[in-house]
Amino acid sequence: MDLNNFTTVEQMEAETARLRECAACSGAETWEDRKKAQTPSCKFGEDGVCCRICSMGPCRITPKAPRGICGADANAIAGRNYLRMIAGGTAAHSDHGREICHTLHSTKKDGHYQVKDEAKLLRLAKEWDIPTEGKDIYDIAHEVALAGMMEYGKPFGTQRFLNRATDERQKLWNDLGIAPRAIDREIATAMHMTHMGNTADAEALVMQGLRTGMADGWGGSMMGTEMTDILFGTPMPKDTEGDLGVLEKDMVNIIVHGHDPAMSEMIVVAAEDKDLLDYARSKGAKGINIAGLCCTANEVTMRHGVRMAGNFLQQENALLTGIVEMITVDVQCIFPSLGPLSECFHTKFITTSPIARIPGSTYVEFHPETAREQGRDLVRQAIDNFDKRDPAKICVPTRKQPARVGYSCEAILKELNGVTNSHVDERDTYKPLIDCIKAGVIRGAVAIVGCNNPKVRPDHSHIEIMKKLLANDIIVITTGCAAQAAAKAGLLRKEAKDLCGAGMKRVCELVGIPPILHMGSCVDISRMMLLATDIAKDWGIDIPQVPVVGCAPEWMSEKAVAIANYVVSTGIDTYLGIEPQVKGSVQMMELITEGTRKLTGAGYIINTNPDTLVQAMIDGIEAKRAALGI
Ligand code: SF4
Ligand code: MSK
Repeated sequence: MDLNNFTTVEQMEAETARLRECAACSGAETWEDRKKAQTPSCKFGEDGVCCRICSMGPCRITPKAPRGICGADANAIAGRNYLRMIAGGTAAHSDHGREICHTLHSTKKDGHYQVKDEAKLLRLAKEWDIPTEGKDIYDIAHEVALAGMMEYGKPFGTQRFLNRATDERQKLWNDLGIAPRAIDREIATAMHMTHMGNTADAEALVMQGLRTGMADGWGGSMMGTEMTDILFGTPMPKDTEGDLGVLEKDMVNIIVHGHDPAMSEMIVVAAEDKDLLDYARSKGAKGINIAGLCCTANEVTMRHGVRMAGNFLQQENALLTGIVEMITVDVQCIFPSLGPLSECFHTKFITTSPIARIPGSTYVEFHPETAREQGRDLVRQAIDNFDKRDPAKICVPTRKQPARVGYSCEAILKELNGVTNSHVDERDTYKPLIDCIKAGVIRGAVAIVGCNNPKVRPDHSHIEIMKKLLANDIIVITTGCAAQAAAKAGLLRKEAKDLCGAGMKRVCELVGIPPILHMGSCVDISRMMLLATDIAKDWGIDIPQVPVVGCAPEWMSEKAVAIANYVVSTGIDTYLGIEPQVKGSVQMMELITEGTRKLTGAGYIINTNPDTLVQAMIDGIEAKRAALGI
């Protein structure tokens, strides 16, 4: 096929430059401007050796001052900062999961929120020993939601989802003492442990990091994924599009941004209401166009095929087009700059969560009881804003790519087993995939996840790494902003098989899948843990033996550090393209790369050069294959 049909990073950069040029007249400032003002960044912060945990400090470690006032050394300070990042990330994912439990708890037969995947609800009830016979489905939903909420604060025991892991992993986690207890408890323990005057031992901090990360991946994030599937449906493959060209000049454009889909679902539904569509037409618009950013985009694209406007570092670009009537946000990864930026245009900036209040926005607190009407009201306000566009500030983007999304574990099983309905069958297995890996037709799999980070060219590492893996017959699964990078480049199309080696290409043709499978949002990395686990079970080996690795080439958030910790605890090597902020401690660097490997069978491999990083992944996969004798 014509490789010109793929979008290159250079083309993406040219589009950004064009938008910035158009926006200059309105005095709009973006992250590129602020990055310059923040350069060079603070070396102490970069290396993780600035401590401001107590007010005797801040203390900074240098060769001349190797200890803070209390006597904490670089290992203690970097270790404590690192653990606090994990606690922050776990709190964010897990609180999102808890909110979704509350939304499930609010469901009613004729309510605004209803149960969409009854089969999944019943499977989870069975897994959790919740009786279902003769009960109303909504009573079951409320009991399951409550049981989920109890995972956050239960006084005894470990996370329920751990039972899903292989026996070897469960034993290892118990033996190492990293099986997470109540989710909130692990976060509180991490914060308590790092309080002034507590743990100064880097090894103990890293161990609690693993346990806190586990409370995320095998606790709060998995909760988010499961409950969201029950509420809004388990994703199945569908076609959509990605990149800023999904914004329509002649339509009312509403962007949904953040992570928790409860609010955006209501906006998506409202945008299909006939009276609102008629109202939009009466205002001169051809229709109502919903587009997503970041993980809210992933949630609504996976279930409704809503088109993706872009990823993390594209959020400001979306506003620079001058054709966005409204941007509504829920939680996480929202730039505070959207406040002043929206004021440069006609765009209404709506915040909806009490934990994400941002100056320059209009705050509309969302409640399950009134969500449907609130969704309609926001859509109506966006329509009313359509004729307020300033023609002088319009810069219409045209670039977009088709994409196929919706690869939940259930969907992958269906594709592999050639079944077309959406119900999981006990007999469905990953055996066809395992056979391909054993035969060497597919060499292995890489999970590419995570954000953009101005420390590297946006999307460049994601895209270059993905292409090289495909060429080497390695299948890619992806979530978060990495998935949107792939969408923008055109790599989520089935035609991307033409970038693959002969083996992968043949598999894509036979199964009818793109070579990169979009598995959802950041919390859906829990799907990837279950995928790796079930492949290991169906294969009869332990997870670290499976030729699968994880990679976050452009990560930036605390959530990414939490994720990296549960991925490593699960026994999956994690390749990072951005250095964790612990470089100022030799001991911490050793612990996160080699130290954990001795315990869990996996660790970090860190390299800021994407070419070197991807080669290390290929070598890592080949080494796992050699160890298996395949
Ligand atoms: Fe300084 Fe110790 Fe206080 Fe940190 S905890 S700011 S190293 S005195
Ligand atoms: S949205 S956490 S920038 S992937 Fe999940 Fe993207 Fe990273 Fe946020």
